[in-house]
Amino acid sequence: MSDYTEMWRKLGLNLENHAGLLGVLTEGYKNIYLSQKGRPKGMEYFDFVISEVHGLRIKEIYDAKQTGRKVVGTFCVYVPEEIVLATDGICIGLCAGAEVGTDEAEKFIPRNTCALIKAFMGFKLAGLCPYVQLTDLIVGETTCDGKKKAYEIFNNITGKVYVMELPNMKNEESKKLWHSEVVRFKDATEAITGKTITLANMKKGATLVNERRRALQRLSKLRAADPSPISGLDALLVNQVSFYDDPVRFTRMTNRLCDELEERVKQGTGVAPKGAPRVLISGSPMAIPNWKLHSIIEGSGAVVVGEESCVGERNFRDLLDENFSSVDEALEKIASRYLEIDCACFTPNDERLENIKAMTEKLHADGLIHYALQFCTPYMMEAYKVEKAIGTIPFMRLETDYSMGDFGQLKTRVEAFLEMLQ
Ligand code: BJ8
Repeated sequence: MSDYTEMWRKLGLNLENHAGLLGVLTEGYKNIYLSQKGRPKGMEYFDFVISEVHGLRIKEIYDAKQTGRKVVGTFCVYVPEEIVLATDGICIGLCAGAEVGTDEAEKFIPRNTCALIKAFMGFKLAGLCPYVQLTDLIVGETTCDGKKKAYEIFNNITGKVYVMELPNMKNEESKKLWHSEVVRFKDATEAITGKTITLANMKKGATLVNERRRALQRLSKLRAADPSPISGLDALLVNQVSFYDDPVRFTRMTNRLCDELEERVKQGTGVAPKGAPRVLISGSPMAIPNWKLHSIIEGSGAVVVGEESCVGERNFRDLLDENFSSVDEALEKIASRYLEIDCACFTPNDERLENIKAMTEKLHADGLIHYALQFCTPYMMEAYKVEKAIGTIPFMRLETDYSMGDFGQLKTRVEAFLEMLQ
């Protein structure tokens, strides 16, 4: 592996803390990922990506910035990436999946804040996230209250937060508001990149993102096989990597992985024996490197067959209608595509219930684990309706954070749940 110390120094990282973080990540990855048996060969690419998570990809983006390209960081799947790509910008999901910089974060935000928000504050404050250092613009959104208020503080710290106003309902007035926000975002992106969005580059951006969604949809469908040709841990990783890898390369490598998985399905090759309990996870997003619940479930003999989550199905379920003949028309289609997303921040949010039911059927799930980060009120609240909606399918709700303190307790609960599925 190359030495990136000089680049990290130039980016203003805290080199000592950062070395500690990479050490923990490497060790955790070895224990959780590389110890899995019967992995597809196509996962080698993703292993490589993780080994270079703050190395090669950062160098690529760093070099791209020297040529004038701009970098937009995001924390939510409502931010329309097509618009960023249409200006030849680079769009990346920012670090938010590990318990780091908590003490620093708690100087700004309450202790009783969800782990994801604490993590994005903590990564920045502890000097651990090279991605955030590379951004020219950080896009927030008015989703949950925690994020909304944290972005105000995050802007005081970074000076580059732009917030999109996302409505809480999906009526005609809300649709108009959201459309105007998409137009405003297009203007902001053009201003920051100095590029004007044309029909041709809008088409290019739309195709890039849709192709990536298609590859992820393909992966999702392959997990319906019994035995599943890929572990939930590996599929989760692919989804996590989709937020910051180069979209063209990512799509190619994911499709290559899917070619291999198709062969495995034909041959009946799986990661767990045929008939192993199949679990669908639903709820708050699992940002990289949050692998806790998957490792508990799969370490207990079951297989995770899907994630009804933003790091999962909610990110790629809907394609953008590419049949537009002007930039204005593209923006209308973008606005409606993104408002289809069924985040628990919306009320009512019955589409989510329908989508979960459909996923349990398509993926032949034996049970559903509803996962909410502690203090994530929208998802914690919606768990009740999810349980009612899925009828007789065994259901369990879990609330946790990024710490390993409750690992044993969660494992005991998961094992008891899996016994019901046998
Ligand atoms: S579209 S789920 S990515 S808002 S976990 S910060 S909701 S308290 S991340 Fe999300 Fe967009 Fe919705 Fe998806 Fe708040 Fe909950 Fe924390 Fe969350």
